[in-house]
Amino acid sequence: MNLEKYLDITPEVAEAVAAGKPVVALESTILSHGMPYPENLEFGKKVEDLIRAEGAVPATMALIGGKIKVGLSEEDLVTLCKEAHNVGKVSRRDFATYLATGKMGATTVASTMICAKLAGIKIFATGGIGGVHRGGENSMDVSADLQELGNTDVAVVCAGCKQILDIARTLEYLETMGVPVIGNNCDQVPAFYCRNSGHNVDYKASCEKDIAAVLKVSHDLGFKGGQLVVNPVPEEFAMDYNEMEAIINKAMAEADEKGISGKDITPFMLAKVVELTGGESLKTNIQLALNNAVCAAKVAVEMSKM
Ligand code: PSU
Ligand code: MN
Repeated sequence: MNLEKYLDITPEVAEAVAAGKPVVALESTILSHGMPYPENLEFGKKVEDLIRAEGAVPATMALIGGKIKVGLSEEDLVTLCKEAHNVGKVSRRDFATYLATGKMGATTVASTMICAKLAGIKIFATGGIGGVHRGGENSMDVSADLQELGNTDVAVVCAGCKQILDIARTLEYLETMGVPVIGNNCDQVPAFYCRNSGHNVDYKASCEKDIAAVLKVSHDLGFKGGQLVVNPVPEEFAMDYNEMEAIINKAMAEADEKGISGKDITPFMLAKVVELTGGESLKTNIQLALNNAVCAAKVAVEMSKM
């Protein structure tokens, strides 16, 4: 591998990784394609502050100028958030193209896992993962996030996935790929805006230390794939499942009508749901993602003690 040519790790992150200190990776598609400006920038800064407050080092990822940026400067963060229309959404498929052309790309769950793996980071926090889309049994629209979880040994802390996806099939896919779904003190896999989905987690961990213990065994055994840690949105910010269902059905009908498909479907649905909830869902989105970052930092701290 000719990695040095591409990897651009900030000194803070490089030192922390080398010393075995806790580091938490963060994605950038959640900023460029998941939230509007200026909320995305406020979130991007706050999430890093919260990770630091737990004693861990944040590493937000992006592809900029032909480099894999592990840890962003303030300037990079502002550009990603403010000029999101010039930023591409980069999954594994697009990774080499963006590095070769030097285009600015924001990383999804799949590509953030790739960056984390290359940089030696074991855990990553986000809002929600991609999954099997509703109707995926016909369209074959299955997010590359799921394959990556099956193949790359990075733990992803999330609030499950949105009801815009087929949650049951997403969980089946993860099982097939050998990815454990670990609940952070919850019985059910959350459905992003809502604390419950009707599907049980594979293992209910009672605290972050118990989660770290599972990750440690996985690392010791050299398992190839990752783990999914699910963390429900705090009660006070949770939304009603049935109300969300109605909104999502409306947004999906509009996506259908407009012929939106492929990598554009997720960003379209995210923006539409914010619009249809009058901004309410954005608050929930921000809170759950911050909550996940704190959980990931706590797990990273526990792992660093093992
Ligand atoms: N779901 C969200 N917010 C997001 C995404 C998904 O609630 O920002 C982003 C993540 O970056 C995720 C990607 O990895 O969308 C999945 O896109 P696709 O379904 O096209 O693989
Ligand atoms: Mn897709």
